[in-house]
Amino acid sequence: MKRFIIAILLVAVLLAATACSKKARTLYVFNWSDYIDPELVTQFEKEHNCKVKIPTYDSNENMFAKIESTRESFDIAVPSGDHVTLLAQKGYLEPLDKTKLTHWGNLDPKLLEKAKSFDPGNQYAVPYFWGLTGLLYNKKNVPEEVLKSGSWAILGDKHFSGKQKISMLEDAREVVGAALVYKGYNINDSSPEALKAASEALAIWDQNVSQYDSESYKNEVADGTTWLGQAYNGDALQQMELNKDLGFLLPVEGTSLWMDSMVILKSSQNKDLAYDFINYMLESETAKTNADYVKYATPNAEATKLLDPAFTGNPLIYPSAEYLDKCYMIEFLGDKVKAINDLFEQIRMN
Ligand code: N2P
Repeated sequence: MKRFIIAILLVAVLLAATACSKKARTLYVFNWSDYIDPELVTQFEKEHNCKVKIPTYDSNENMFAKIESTRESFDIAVPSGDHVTLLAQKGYLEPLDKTKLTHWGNLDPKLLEKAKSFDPGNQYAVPYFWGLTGLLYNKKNVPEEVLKSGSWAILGDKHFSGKQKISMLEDAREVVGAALVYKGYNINDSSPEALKAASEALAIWDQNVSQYDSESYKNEVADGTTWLGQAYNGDALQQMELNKDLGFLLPVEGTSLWMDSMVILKSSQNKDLAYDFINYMLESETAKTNADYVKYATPNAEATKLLDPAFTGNPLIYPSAEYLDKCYMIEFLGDKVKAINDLFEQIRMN
């Protein structure tokens, strides 16, 4: 009898130990806000008997600062191209073992080629979504007449004078970039001449801007607190689905183009689970469901085949080749980025 009780106790201890070790498996995916379908995350948790936590950020700069200060807190991050380069140069990224990424082949080879511009050899980055930045507006507050030019100049329109009803992103590359493109410069031009031209446009726009913020505009354009906001296309489309008064335009002069990628941090304590997660996100069905939810263009060729033609034919998500020709990928500028950051600070602190 005694032996029997000891055996039972042993089994109980073993079971508890297994449960604990499983409980310990928590994956931290540091992601942009509103950038993943939560049901997919729940599904992954069930399939892999783990927890996935998704702390969020609203700019590459904030993501980078957080990773610098608390690297070991995250397994995966989702930086834009220029910040993939920065994180890799700092030595914070784990080179990808492609043999563990069985769905890598689902990615569009043309986009992988493009990704080499910020990640030579596709060493670290698994393309997640790509998109463009434009203007989200509320038709109740912004008449057709004001919008018809389709230009970045709308930000300086007299309709907004003295009203402070515009918001721009809290992102130096996007804000200064919009002014650079509007003035006919490359978004990556940090020369004094280009920045002088950009600063002239920004000084005018800034008079109408109430805030440089990448989050609040989403609800505020909908509720009318803000009339028009610089916005990422997918975020804008998510809001438009909820509110028929909202519209979005891609400025005629062109705009920024970015590709965000999943990367594994070298300091990750859960690399196998991180590979499982990335592989899961690369499955064609998962990537299709995720794109449907977040409303960004997927670099996953197999998922693209599954998407509704109304989605892939939407020019606000997949603009024409002619329009894309006018857009600029935000590139890594090294130390030259300081002049752009300084201009942004100067404008927003004014
Ligand atoms: C998601 C915003 C991601 C786009 N909310 C910025 N690269």
